[in-house]
Amino acid sequence: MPHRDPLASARGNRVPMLIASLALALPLIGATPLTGRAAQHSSRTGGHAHTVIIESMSFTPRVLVVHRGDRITWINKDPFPHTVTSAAGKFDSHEISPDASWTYVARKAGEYHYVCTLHVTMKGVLEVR
Ligand SMILES: [Cu+2]
Repeated sequence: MPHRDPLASARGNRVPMLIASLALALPLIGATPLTGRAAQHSSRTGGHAHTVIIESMSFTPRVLVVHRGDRITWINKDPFPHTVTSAAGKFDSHEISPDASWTYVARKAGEYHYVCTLHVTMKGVLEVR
């Protein structure tokens, strides 16, 4: 009886070949420029950070598009408090003091309209993809 099974040996050799192929392919994927659509797609898994400035009684940008897992920080640059409050009750910062900030992690896709409950004219939209 032969000591080595030729079929098992052939199968065994395929695995290192597959790993070698993957190792060659991975740097190519990693080298894709993070611009335009590519950058937007990468943020789906990246947990990117975004900032909304609250100043002069308005949210800037008023409409922000993010991806699930992204963090959004609202910074209050006015000398009085504001809130970031989902109109549908999905999130609420409560009062953000002057020079303070509030961070929210977007977990679920959707279009979230929000307001400042202290100043009804202040409105913004967080679109989560
Ligand atoms: Cu306000």
